[in-house]
Order: sequence, then C-alpha cells, then structure tokens
Amino acid sequence: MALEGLSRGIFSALGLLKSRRKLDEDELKEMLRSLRRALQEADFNVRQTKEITERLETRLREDEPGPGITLQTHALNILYIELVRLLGKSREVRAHQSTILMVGLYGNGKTTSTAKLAEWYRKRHGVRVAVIEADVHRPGAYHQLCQLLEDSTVEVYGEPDNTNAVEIVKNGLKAHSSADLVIIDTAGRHKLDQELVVELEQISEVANANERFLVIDAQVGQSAGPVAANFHDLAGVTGIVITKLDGTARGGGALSAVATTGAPVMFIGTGEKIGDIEKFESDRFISRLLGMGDIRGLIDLAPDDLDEEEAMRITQRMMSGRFTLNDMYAQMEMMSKVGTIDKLISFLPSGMFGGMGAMGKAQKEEMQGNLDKFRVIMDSMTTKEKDEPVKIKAERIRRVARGSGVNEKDVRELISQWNRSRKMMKGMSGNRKMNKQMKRMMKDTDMDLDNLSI
Ligand SMILES: Nc1nc2c(ncn2[C@@H]2O[C@H](COP(=O)(O)OP(=O)(O)OP(=O)(O)O)[C@@H](O)[C@H]2O)c(=O)[nH]1
Ligand SMILES: [Mg+2]
Repeated sequence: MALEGLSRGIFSALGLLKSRRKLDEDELKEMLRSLRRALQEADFNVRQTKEITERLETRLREDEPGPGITLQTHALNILYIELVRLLGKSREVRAHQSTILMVGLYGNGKTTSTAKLAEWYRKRHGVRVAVIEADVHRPGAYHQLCQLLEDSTVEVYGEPDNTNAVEIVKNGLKAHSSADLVIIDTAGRHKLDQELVVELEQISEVANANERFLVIDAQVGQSAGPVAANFHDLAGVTGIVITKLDGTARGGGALSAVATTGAPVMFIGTGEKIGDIEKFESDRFISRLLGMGDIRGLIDLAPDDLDEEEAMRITQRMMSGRFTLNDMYAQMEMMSKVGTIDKLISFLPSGMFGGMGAMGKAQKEEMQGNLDKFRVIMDSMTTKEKDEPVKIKAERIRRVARGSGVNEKDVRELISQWNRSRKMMKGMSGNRKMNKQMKRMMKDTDMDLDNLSI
C-alpha cells in the first residue's frame, strides 16, 4: 500500500485512544507529538503538519465524541476530513476523442505511466487506445513502450529511426485516427527549459492535446510542489501522475505539495508492473490509509473475468454470516486472481478479520502460500462436503488427502482455517458498526444492494 509508513504511524499515534472516552493532558500531548512525527516522516511540510494536528487538538478538546463512539474513531474521522481537504479533489478525463500528452523530467516514469494509463483506460472504459512514442532522445524508448504493452491490445506507434518528434506524432495520429484515446510519450529533460517548452508546444499543437499530464516521482517529496507549479505555469499542465509511491515514505509530501498548485493529482503509480496504477481520489485514498477500507477500490481490483456483481456478491456474502467452504473457495479464488493478498487487504477496513490490515509480511506470505494448497484440496471434495465441512470426519479426510496428494494434516488445516474464518465472519456480521460502515461504502458504489441475491 502506498504510504504504509504513514498509515502505521497514525495508527500507533492513535493507539493511545483505543477504547477510551477521555484522555488526560499528558496523553493528549503525547498522541499529538507522535502524530506530528508520522506526518513529518511522510514529508508533509511543517505548516501542514501543524495545521492538521492543531485542528485535531481543538476538535478533541471541544467536541465530545457521539454516543457509542470511541475517541479513536472520533479522531480518525477528524483526520479523514482534514487529510481529504488537504489533498484536494480529483477530476475526470473523458476517454473519448481525447489526447493526453505525457511530460516530465528524466526518469520520473513517463514511459511506464504512458503504458499503464493506456491499459487502464482500455480496461476500465473499454475504449480503443493507441500510444505514440515521441521520445526521440532516449535510445530504446519505442522498444520499452512495446515491451510494457506486449500483453495488451493497446496499439503502439513509433518510428525509432526518426529524430523529428513532431513528425512522428503527426504520422501516429494519422495511423491511429480511429482510436478513442491517444496517449503520447515525450522526451524527458533535466529541468523544464525553453527548448522543452517549445517542443511541447509544437507537439501539443499538432496533436491537439486536450490534456497534458505531468509525471513526477514521489521520491522528491515536497519539492514536487515547485516542479508542478513550474510546469503548470509554463506548459499548461492539466493533471499530475505521481509515480513510485510504493518505494518511498515521502509520498505524503509529494501528494500534498502538488495539491496546492492547482493541477490535480489524477493517478498514482504503485509499482513497476503495468497494472500498478490507481486513479487518485483523495477520499478513497485517505479512507484506506486510515484503515477504513475502500470497497469501491476492492471491486475495481476484481479480475477481468469476475464481473462486478459477482465481486460484490462475494463481498456481501462474506458479511452475511453464512459461510460454507464454497464461499471461502470463491473468496480465495477472487483473492488469488487479484494477485496479492497484500493488495486486497489494503482495501479492507482494518478491523475486518480481526485487524488483518496489521498483519505482518510473513503472515501474508504464508496465507498466499496456503491458497494454492487449499485450492487443490477443495478440488478433491464433493459439493456436499464443501457445503458442510463440519461433517468431514477422519475417513473422509484420508480420502480427500489421497485424492489431492497432500497430507491429512493439510486437509485438517483447511477445515480449521474455515472454522476460524467462519467465526470471524460471524463476529463481523454481529458487529453493527462495521456492518453500517460496509453498507455505507457499498452504497457509495451505486450498486443496487436489494437486487443482489446472496
Ligand atoms: N517502483 C516503481 N517503479 C516505477 C514506477 N513508475 C516507473 N517506475 C520505474 O522507474 C524507472 C523509470 O521509468 P520510465 O518510465 O522509463 O521513466 P521516464 O520518465 O520515461 O524516463 P526517461 O524517458 O528516461 O526520461 C523504470 O525502471 C520504471 O520501472 C512506479 O510507480 N513504481
Ligand atoms: Mg521514457
């Protein structure tokens, strides 16, 4: 998860408030001090850090949390509002008849983001996307872009031997005139100089680009602000892509600094792979950061061959308290298709599964490893056995183990895992607050909950 360090820092600061209704002065000061530290480590600037902690302090002193609400939830809600306000609103880009020009400094992730964005729009909006490689300075740029998109149906245009970027763009647009969306990768620079501005102007004019996305590496932290402001003024940037948020603790600085320039953060890059991109929406991002979950994001994670309703059905079923081995199987399938448990868990409220969000790396890896084994075992079970695993006794365990080529111990482990999960699910569905929160989030997804048969 992006900004995992900040998330941990906030949780550890607010840990003091857990199940409390009041704090004494020393405790409050201590909590604010560690929160300040967490924000500064994520590179929020001094003013922003001060503003957030002061507002939190005032509200905690002035407002009593509502009935049944712990001080911790109260503080989380205040932080949520403050952080969303700080990071600003995002906006949409139309996916039809649009041309996006990617600009930015050397090595910040332009080419990678060009490919990621193309695939993202193709998948999410089902539109025809073409990319044009107009970087005539970086050797191998065209090859790099082709490689990134080798498993995609996005069309790639390039002329590796031509040194005239404007000409390439002209030809590329002609060759792909039927594409709904065209994304153009351009050459990087050390800094924004006159030469780059002129080249961008020329390409922009030829391409009739309605969007110019500036790509910035999150590693630069707060200094992303001046870079964004400069590009915004000189090159008319309409949106920002912040990359490499997976590899730095300073992403809070980059995000917040950019938010103040007036050019909205549109996407964030969270890894080197083509799918490692997320549309940036500050409310959903902060919701996840604060362990409140993001069901909309969870459903977006669902793989191509799992439709939205099915993903929603599984999620709802998880919460319904009824939980057969078949349900667990479906969940596991969804989890394993999504790729990593790690990614999936970052979208779930941290209280779910008894605080899975706080699970260690080793535990997550172990869980991932178990998935494959469990799946093999379940394939050897009858539907009835999967529906009523409690009835699987010693002899059947032996049969299933033989059938799937594993030890009896593994089959027992699967059944006890199911038992544990079932108990957790039961606990969750009895948790009214959690249920309410999930319902609210599901409502945000605009899905018709009443018509979902679960
Ligand atoms: N971890 C991580 N790596 C990234 C991300 N985005 C890009 N990279 C890596 O950053 C490096 C530079 O990315 P490029 O896409 O080549 O950057 P560029 O801006 O096109 O570079 P030039 O064309 O040389 O100016 C590559 O190794 C990418 O794999 C990201 O979100 N996370
Ligand atoms: Mg490049």
